[in-house]
Amino acid sequence: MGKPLHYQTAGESHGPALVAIVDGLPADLRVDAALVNRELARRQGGYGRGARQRIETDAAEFLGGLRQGSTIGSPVALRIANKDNRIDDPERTPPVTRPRPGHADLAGSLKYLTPDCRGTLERASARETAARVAAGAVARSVLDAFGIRVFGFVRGACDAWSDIAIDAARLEELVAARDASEVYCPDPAVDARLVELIHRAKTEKDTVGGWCEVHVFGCPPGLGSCMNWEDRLDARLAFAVMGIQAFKSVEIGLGRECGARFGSAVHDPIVFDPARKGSSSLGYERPTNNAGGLEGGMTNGMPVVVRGTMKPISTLLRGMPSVEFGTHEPVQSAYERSDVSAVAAASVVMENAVAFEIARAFLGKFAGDSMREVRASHDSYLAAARLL
Ligand code: EPS
Repeated sequence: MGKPLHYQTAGESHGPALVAIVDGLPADLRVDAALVNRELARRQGGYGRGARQRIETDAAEFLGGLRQGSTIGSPVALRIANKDNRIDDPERTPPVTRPRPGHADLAGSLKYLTPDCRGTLERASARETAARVAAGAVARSVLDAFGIRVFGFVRGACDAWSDIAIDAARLEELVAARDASEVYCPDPAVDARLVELIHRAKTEKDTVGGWCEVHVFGCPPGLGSCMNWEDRLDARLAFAVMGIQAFKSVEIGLGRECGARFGSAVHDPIVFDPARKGSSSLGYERPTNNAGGLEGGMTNGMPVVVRGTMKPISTLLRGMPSVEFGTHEPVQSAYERSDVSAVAAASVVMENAVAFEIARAFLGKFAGDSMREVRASHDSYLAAARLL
């Protein structure tokens, strides 16, 4: 006990498998393997994905840490097989010597002193996000046990932006609308425009990114800390989201818009509603949630709201101006099988990356070797907090 929840991944895009090890889960946690596989399947979906997703059927094989579906306190290890395993076949993985702008190709080749970008691209590939989704989905079992819900979706791309309000009361309806959308956008009008945009990018041999958003409902107050910068939950969330391949910005709540307003139009007034004492706000309600549920790096009982920007996929069918390693001649960049847009998949990755950090902060506050201890700590804290 005492070690923060942590995970590590290993594996290459065209190696035998991806693996994840999640360390720091308490014993007696029922892990929802069906949820892990559902999230893996969702990550493979979305309009604009490449042919790779028709080859793979991602599923987690648990190798350690579980007994009859529950944790025993040891690290949870899982493996996701790659059907397209060809990393050791030089004919099927020839050298890549024309670095693709936007990709890790150039920086990675310079870093590792090689004119072949393949070594870097094998690990830099967003295929690794399958392992990250699985790790996040495992940690989500902790949140499920305490009624904390995490909802991720696509807010928009280019000039298509949805103003749809996301609130706990309509969550089931929003989940259904998102799951019915080819681009994981719960707003039907914007969903159609996003599909159109991705289709246009495809016909123009181009790519498109977008904005993903994650809302977490039911977090008790006090997760995270204002005492040390690395324990601030907003900072941890930003780190986790920025660590997802192709993400270029992260915002919490009102985000960058805070700079455009006076304080009175940014900070969320505090009111007390005794009828809401049983909810995660403990009755301390906020008519607005510009803070995105985080003040001083700690949850304040309101929903946690995180937005991330994904840049367009760096592999363009039409290529981009580049330079050949060795000759330094100007060339069009290499083409490798890829996606036109993976923004829908990115919303699933972000949802599970956020879930992991929330679970980490939750177990940081309510630490224990077993779920019984975690629950006792959680319940006694809430009982004390309700007296304030
Ligand atoms: C991906 C698998 C990859 C790419 C994509 C995401 O498979 P392959 O390279 O074999 O087609 O489709 O990776 C990238 C976008 C990238 O930048 O490398 C996946 O499973 O998500």
